[in-house]
Amino acid sequence: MKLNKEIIGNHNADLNSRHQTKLQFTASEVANTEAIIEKLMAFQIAIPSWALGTGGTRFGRFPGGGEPRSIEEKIEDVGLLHKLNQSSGAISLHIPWDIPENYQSIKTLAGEHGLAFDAVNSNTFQDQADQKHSYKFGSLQNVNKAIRKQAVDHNIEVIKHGVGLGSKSLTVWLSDGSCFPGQLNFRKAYQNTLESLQEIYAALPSDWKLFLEYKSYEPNFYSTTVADWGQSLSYVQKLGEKASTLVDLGHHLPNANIEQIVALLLMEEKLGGFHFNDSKYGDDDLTAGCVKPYQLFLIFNELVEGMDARGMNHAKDLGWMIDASHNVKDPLEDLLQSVEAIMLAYAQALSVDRKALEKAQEENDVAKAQEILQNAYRTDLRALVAEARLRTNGALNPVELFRKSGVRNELIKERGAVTVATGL
Ligand code: LRH
Ligand code: MN
Ligand code: MN
Repeated sequence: MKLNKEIIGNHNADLNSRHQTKLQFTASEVANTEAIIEKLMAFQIAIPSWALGTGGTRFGRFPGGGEPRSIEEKIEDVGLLHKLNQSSGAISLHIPWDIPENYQSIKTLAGEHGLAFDAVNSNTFQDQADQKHSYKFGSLQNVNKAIRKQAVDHNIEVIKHGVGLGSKSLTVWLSDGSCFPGQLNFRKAYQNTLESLQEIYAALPSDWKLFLEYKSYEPNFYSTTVADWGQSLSYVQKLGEKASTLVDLGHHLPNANIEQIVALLLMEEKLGGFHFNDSKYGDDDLTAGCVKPYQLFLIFNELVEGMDARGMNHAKDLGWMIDASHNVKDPLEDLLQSVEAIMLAYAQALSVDRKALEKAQEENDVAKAQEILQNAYRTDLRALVAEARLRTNGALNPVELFRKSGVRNELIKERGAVTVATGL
């Protein structure tokens, strides 16, 4: 048994008195701490199956020990995260990196760990060994109808896997685009992509959603067919109600105002969900909040404001997912840090004095508006996130307990020192 109630209980008992002191201080500083804690307790963030192993770059990969070798082991890893923080209650699969074979036994295993299946992801950005046609020149946009059909069929296959597992959404990210001027007729590429997406959309079960993720560049370096939020919005508006845009924080050109994008997509009722990560340069897939925590807070500030204005349920009405993985940290510690950063940004956004902010905005009191936001951001709310974990039987300090309890060594003993998780 790698982690159990007793281990977590002992850890919490050791840290509790310091935690209570911090919590009391926070409660004396922040008006609505109880309401914030309750919202935090309900909030769940899906873990991507492809982030459980050490991510590589095109220059190399340095696998860590004890990485999961199968869907079952990936579920076990997400189960460990969820035990520690009680906020990682879902896993997002990527097909064919994951190939679920026996739905019932996989569902049962996930259920034992308290996990649900979040969005399933299709992959038409790589060629698989058994594949008839190549995606070298694109998938849903391809000039060749047979290639488009193969890509559409793959997406429909992914939906079938999702249905088998109880997932309710499909995320489509396309690397389609071009590397050189003149390579592509943009209008035809758009029309082919739209037609292909319409075929996929037609195969969606009635209670499913389709998320169309955009990305400015990479692997194509001249044009990308779904390159930004405007392009994604243009497709999903044509597809219909079940289709919406997915925002991956790393998929924008430098200095894009992501919080404004989020506010407008919400207003248009076309914001579907998130891939959280952070970056300094491009699609770096770094730990959420590690480089630009203030930006993460500003995004949540718009989310809370916009969702409340629309009467949306914070925990359920958007797909909250992480998409981060890299070369140098233990992937499980990294994911714990990402979840923590997201919860903290959410807590900070919940603590914003909305009435005062609205008044400052109505009065064009710019300095006051900035004071309000920065006051919320600079108030230490970590004790509230920890308290939400304590009340749901998670660990007060997940990373510390993960280290102290020697989980990684046990995984290495079980799975081997050099294992390579399937994925990027
Ligand atoms: C593309 C992306 C997309 C893929 C994942 C592996 O950069 O963000 O979400 O599915 O990475
Ligand atoms: Mn992504
Ligand atoms: Mn990405």
